[in-house]
Amino acid sequence: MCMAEPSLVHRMTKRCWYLAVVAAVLTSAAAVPLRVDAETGAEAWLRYSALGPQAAKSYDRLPARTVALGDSAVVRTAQQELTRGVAQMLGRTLSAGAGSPSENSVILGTLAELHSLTPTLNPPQELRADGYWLKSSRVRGFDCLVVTASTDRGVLYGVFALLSKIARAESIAALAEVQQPYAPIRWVNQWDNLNGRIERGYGGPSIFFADGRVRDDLSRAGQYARLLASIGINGCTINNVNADLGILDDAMITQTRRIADAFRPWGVQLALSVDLSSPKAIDGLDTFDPLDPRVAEWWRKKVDEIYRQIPDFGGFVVKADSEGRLGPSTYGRNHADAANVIARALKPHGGVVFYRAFVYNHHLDWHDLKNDRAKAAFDNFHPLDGAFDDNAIVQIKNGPIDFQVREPVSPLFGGLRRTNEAIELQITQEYTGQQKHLCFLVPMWKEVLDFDMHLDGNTTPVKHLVAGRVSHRPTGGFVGVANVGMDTNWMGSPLAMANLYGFGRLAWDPGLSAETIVDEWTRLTFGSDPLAVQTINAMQLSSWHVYESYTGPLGAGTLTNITGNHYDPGPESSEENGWGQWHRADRAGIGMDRTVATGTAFVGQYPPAVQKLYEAMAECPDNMLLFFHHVPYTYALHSGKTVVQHVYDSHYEGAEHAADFVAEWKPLEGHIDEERYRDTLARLQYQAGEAVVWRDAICNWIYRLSGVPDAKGRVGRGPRQ
Ligand code: GCW
Repeated sequence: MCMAEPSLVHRMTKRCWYLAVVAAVLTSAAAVPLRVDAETGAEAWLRYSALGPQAAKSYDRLPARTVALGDSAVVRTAQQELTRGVAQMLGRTLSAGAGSPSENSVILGTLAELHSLTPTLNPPQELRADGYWLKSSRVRGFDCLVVTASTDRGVLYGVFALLSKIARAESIAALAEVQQPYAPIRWVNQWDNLNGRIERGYGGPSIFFADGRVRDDLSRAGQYARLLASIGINGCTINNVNADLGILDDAMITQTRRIADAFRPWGVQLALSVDLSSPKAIDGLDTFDPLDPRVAEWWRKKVDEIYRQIPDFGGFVVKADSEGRLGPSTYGRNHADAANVIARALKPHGGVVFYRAFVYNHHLDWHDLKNDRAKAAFDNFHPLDGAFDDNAIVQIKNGPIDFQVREPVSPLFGGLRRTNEAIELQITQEYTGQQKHLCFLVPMWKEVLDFDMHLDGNTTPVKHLVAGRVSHRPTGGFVGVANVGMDTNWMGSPLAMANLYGFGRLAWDPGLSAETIVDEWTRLTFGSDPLAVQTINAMQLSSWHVYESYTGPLGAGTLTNITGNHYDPGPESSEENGWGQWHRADRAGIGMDRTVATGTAFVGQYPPAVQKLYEAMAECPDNMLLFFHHVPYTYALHSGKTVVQHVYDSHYEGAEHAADFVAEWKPLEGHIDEERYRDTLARLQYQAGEAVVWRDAICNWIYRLSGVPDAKGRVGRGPRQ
């Protein structure tokens, strides 16, 4: 979707900060003495703040020495991290050693290294790559705590898990715990441009690039890799999928190598987004036809050069034939041809190519009621199933449109049987309030991941399909668009960081509940004050629903300004253009008919059991109704309400809930640090105001269209009429 108008962004940002400043001034008058130090949010969930003496005492038996086995840089990082965390939380200085324990120790090393010390100590199950085992055990006559894994990265993950337990005052006595990642791919994408701006980034400028170059000071890149490693993320694509051609210049590769160096101690692989036309555009070939041998040779040489400089390079992400980017269609080739020419260059080095399924025609004829952007990914990729090489991964957005507040899952997850898949989730809140509104997305992602596609009559939840857990798919997993920036607190808002944390935790274990994830995050981020934990958890858990209810309910899309900033209300902007984010609201009704019987036949892309859920209007869940059906405004929902009354009520309730957040937050003064207390209060006050703007805009819009009055008499009366 096109970029935001700078003037709108500017206006919005000014408005936001004006309100924030006013709120901060107002709240400072009522300040009371605080019990905790002010914090910036820079440490996110890795604060390691000191435990009280009582809590610290329960870790007295933690050995006073760490022993690193082998000579891996990542294990050394693990050793340093453990030392740092224990010093900060327990006030104890661990001594560091290597080789073999000479006293009670925390032993850090891969399973192979551990076996050279104690050949019979084995985990109860085989450890997959990056999985770890925490085990209290006698080793060479000493009481030890063993942190071991099949890879050195797993050892680091084990140490982070141990530190997380201490930070949340969990017992680490008699440990015997295996944790395995659900999928091999657990990556983030950053949409950073080489000029230092971030597309859809709301946390300041790029931590990697400035003025067309890699930044001199990459300390933030290293700190980011630490945050990522702590939640099990093992890869990061550093530049925008709308890729700048300059990213593959030899001089730029030499520069990005420095970022890879900053990532490496944390086991995070660096990857790049690339433009398919690069062979022609930057090196003067007269073609970028993926089937031309000169093009294949170009990619091979380019990739060899990258690996010469970055031996652990992860691979590429490709956005082609999408939103104006060039692609294989230029030469009448298909997406598998395009993916494979790159995959073959990467293959000898162990790299992978992510080929994005976000391919659609943004000049669709809106007059034609059978046209449907939602069908594009399946139509483009389903016919190519089995044609992709085994180190190519089709990267699929969770829904068929574009990160709306609610969408059904993309049918393409069930449409590929012999092709690697990864799910793309959006951590940065492009359509969900841009970090100025609270919107914790883990509950939404869980619905997506748990959604059963019923392939061949079997239980096949999306998480299963994307994780390389079905035959004919050697790999797969999770990709999150993160877009952290130079803002001290990374994402612009301390509470928004729960989405980054939650993405990592779900990619590691999608079986975790949203409640568990948010509880971990709150305790690590704000400490364990019971009122703070209870309040913040509850706010986060309800926030997606609240945002949905004052923006775009019943599956109609976010109803935001889709040709502008993707933030303000703008339901009219969806219609009468080729972008295809249509809700088809007119005087008679609202919603898109996507049925097989009378509509665009999008429903037919799902397996039969899922079709049954959506095809019949009477069966379709209320929260998806307008995604799948065009209905009169007076259509009665399962809830008993009419569609239009639901929209009125939902927007009023949503705005009230947003106001409640402010009232719920205020008692936390003195229970958390002052800085984040005030920052968040200002944001919530701003959000409450914006929710009223949304409420009035959408209610008045639907009232004007439908002419149906609000049964409760609220709509169309005020000055906004
Ligand atoms: O959601 C849309 C965004 C674009 C983005 C595109 C994509 C990077 O509005 O900013 O471009 O999706 O995912 O490629």
